[in-house]
Amino acid sequence: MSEKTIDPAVEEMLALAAEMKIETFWDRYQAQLPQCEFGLRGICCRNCLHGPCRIDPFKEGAQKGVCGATADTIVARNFVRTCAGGAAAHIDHARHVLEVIEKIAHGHAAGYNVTDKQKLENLAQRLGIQTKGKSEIEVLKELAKEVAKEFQRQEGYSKYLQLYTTKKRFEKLAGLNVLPPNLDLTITESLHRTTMGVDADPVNLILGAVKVALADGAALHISTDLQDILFGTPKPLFSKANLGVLREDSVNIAVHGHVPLLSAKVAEQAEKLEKEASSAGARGINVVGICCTGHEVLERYGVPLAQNFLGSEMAVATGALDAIIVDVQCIAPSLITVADCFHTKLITTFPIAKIPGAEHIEFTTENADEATNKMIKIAIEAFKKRDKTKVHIPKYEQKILAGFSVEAIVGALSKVDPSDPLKPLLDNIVKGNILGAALFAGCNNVKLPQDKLHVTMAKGLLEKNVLILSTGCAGYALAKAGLMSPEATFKYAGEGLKAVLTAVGKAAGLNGPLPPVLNIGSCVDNSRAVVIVNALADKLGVDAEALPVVACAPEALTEKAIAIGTWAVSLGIPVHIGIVPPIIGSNLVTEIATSKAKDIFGGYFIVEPDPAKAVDKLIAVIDERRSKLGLKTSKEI
Ligand code: SF4
Ligand code: MSK
Repeated sequence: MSEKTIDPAVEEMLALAAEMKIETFWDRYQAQLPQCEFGLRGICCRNCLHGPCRIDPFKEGAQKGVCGATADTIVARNFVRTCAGGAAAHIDHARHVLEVIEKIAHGHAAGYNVTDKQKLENLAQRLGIQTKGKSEIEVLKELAKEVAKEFQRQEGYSKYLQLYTTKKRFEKLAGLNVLPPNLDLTITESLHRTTMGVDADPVNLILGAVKVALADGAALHISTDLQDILFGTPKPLFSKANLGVLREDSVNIAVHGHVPLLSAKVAEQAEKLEKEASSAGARGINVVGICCTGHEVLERYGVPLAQNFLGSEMAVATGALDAIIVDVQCIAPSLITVADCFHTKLITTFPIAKIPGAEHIEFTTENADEATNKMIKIAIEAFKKRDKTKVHIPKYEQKILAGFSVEAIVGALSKVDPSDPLKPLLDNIVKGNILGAALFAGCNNVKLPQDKLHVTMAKGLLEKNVLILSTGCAGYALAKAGLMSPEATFKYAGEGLKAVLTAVGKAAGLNGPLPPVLNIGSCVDNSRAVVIVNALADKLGVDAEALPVVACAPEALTEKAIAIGTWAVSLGIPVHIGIVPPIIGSNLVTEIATSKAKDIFGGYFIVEPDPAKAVDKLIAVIDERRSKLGLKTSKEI
């Protein structure tokens, strides 16, 4: 394998791309080297026109910006802005989904419906809405009103955060004054406090980063809940992953981005236009996923996963994609350059996310059916122009069993103990059959071989009986590596974990074990992991910071990944990242993130680019927590 990827399909495509002189992420990264040392350390500031100001890390030159800001202030301010960038993306996503709920409630979103009525009722009741004797529309209206307050409240605390945080943790966060009243307001406040001449105290700034990261967390919960209500709560289903899911004889359409309002409609309309595809000489329409929106339609409809972020260009380079329909976030502008080498149509859909050269078809909740119908017809037309001599589909695909929402996991466990579903899980953690749990989340980063850290670390942890949950591009990496099939349990799980997964899988009627990696969805579905962690903590009467759980974003890339990581830390969960973040220009901020945070929140960042060392560090964290709970450590079991 090359230094670029461990995915054999991407490896094969990269060789072909080089022959065809198609420029890739890796080529452009090389052209960027050496990268700016100030940027890598986080010690440059452009927050006013005096700048850019840079702090000399070797202490020979300037130690302050023109305004007097020190390295500590500049690094902390940049960190707040990074978290705010990530949170803004998730908050906008949540608002978008809420708008659809509001429109359905008022009869203005004909194309959308409530799919999971039970979830609607449960959520409404948890938000304090009386549901008895009310119609679905009445409940929906009240729910929309209540959730909208998350974007309007001027004082107090986010009710949504309160709903999804243990009591003890909520009080701790309230004591630190980091609970956001309203999500949008937190973004405004973050940008305000970091503009020239406002907050210069690095500790206060880091608390500001925590506040906006908590707003990010609330947005993730809102998105997951409302999307489940709209499109259904995922249940286990089989599908496939990697570029082999593309079909030579079909109209291939990739959905790419994050918001299922679009991808679910594409999947739905594709079924309706099968006949037109046949008339164009195709066997059918094959919708595949790239990045998080792929998870949204995988988890609910079984749509196969094609590629994660770093493989997105290579999916287009197969020459087999007739259209790539995108919404927002993680869509590389370079895709148009690759698409232009083929017949592939790149279709943008959101007014805030256009790419020069792409065809823009505005997608709104009101025109959802009509717009997606038009997009698919464009793909069918493109199929007719596909140059078969340019098509190359690498023959790699893996079977996966996905769809593990909290409800699905609890459902499977309830087959073992109907009266107390979480008991078998806790009993096995206590016995040591399950040493702990790790959430694999986050992206690919061109600085590391694609998927390598995700896959190597997951294998290392599974061997030591650590149960793995996955989301986002991490989920793609583990799916493509064959870690999401029931058979993978026999191959990769340690003896204790294997026994538990086999027993639960059989009890749940799956005809085999649960897979060792339980895929819980897209990046916003990291919220599902927090629900499970809090449920376990509540049952044990402790806080999340006491549990043997960790999170890993080994190949972190986006601002969103940093915001999610900071949210997890603030909830008491240690977070591993394999990329050195741009905070090392300040000893103080580095120390807060990697050590002091542990005293305050229980969670903290662990930075380790070496996968074997990272596994050892995470096992040490899990052991430390087990030991504090009076449980045997990995060495004693
Ligand atoms: Fe320089 Fe201060 Fe302006 Fe930043 S805010 S660019 S450090 S003068
Ligand atoms: S898509 S946020 S590159 S995980 Fe959510 Fe992947 Fe990271 Fe985007």
